[in-house]
Amino acid sequence: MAIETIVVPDLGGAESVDVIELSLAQGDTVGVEDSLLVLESDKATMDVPSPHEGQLVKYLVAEGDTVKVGDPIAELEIQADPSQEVSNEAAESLDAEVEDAAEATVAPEAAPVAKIEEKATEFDVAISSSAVDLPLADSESADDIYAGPAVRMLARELGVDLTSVPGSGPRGRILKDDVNDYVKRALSGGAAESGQDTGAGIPEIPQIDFSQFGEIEKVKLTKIQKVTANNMQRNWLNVPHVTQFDGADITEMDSFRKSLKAEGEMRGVRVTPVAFLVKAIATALEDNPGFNRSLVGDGESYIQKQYCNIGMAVDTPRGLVVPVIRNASSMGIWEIAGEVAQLAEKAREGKLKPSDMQGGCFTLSSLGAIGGNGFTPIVNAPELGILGVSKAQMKPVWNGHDFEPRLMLPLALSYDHRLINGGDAGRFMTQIVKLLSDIRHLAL
Ligand code: CAO
Repeated sequence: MAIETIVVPDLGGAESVDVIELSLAQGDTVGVEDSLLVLESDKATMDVPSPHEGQLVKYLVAEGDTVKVGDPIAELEIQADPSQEVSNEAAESLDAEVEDAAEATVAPEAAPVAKIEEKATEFDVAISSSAVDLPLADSESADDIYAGPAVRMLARELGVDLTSVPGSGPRGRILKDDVNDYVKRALSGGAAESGQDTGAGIPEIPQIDFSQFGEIEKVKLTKIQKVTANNMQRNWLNVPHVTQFDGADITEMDSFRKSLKAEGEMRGVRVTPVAFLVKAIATALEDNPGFNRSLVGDGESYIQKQYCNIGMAVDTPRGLVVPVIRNASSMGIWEIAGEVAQLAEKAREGKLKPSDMQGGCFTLSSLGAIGGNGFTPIVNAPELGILGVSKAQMKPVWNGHDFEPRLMLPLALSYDHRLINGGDAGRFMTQIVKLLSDIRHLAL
């Protein structure tokens, strides 16, 4: 074994950049191309991928440090003969994909940086667990788009479907200016054409000097917070939301769940209502495939998904992340409960990989452990629906003769009204309620 010091690669012209995220913990195993840390210039964020397989001995920088090309950033313990090194050929093939020098945030001639730009795009996408699922990316036309990673990232950030953007670069290549012009046209065109109170002529929120009112502190958003802010705004503005409310009587489900406690301790698995919710959503999604679709950006078609992966919002100190439970419909409650706990722990420790957050079909946002009677979740587009769950509470429920104390679980289903109608949502929600109120149906 040998100790290798990793340095900041060529930044393609940027003089210095900030370290905004250390991706690993000391002692972690790292694979070739796994992200070591995330750097941020005033134009872009970029992952620094590991050139070797090995183990992280220590970081030589901290979050918030400013670094420049050649600065040592980490020490890796690697095989003395690192046969896993990133090959020049691989780097060159990436290089070919990178934008023109004038357009790229970092210089294309620097192979490692080309890789960086590509990884940054992947990472940004993954946190939201959404853009990778854009119909565009799933569709055949995604490969036909002639645009570099920097332009694709800008398009994702702005929620622009690149199939609709005419390219003005050589051989029709889409440039950043093309994306910006497209957005400007869309904004001014929408308002001008209608002459009404429509379009996206949204007035800006005033910037206020709060220090005039008292002591303040300006704190930088984490990368996850920035991506979340961007995605929430994109989804809120693009998706016509409707939220439907209901309540499931989970009295029986909860006593069954509690009866599993001793067995759970033996298995090392804690079963919370979330496991039943994931199973119920997966079952309802299979029975209502209309919810397992994504609208294609041109508005002409949709993608019907044949797989059933459920995203689960997890509240972490660094922000909101949505890991995905794969093939949830084919899993039992024990297995789902184990997966929920494992993904939540990985999320809180900041150890989720981009792939852990990709490929979701529908999202569960459970605030049940925290409290509240209800809330209106924002659809995690391009998914069509999200189920918001609040805290179960004992309520008096009329049984035809008397009021009975029943444990009622508040549910809120937000959906994209472009593809889902009230009737579809009503059927979906009614089935969720039925499955939770009588969990024997989950076994059918
Ligand atoms: N009603 C009442 N109690 C509930 C409940 C509900 N709906 N859901 C969970 N609980 C209970 C659990 O049973 C557990 O109690 P016991 O150990 O006594 O059984 C307790 O709350 C703690 O649950 P937990 O949070 O540790 O685990 P979980 O499986 O319920 O949830 C997770 C996992 C990851 C969904 C959750 O921890 C989380 O992060 N939720 C936040 C999601 C979020 O931020 N959504 C908003 C997104 S938009 O801003």
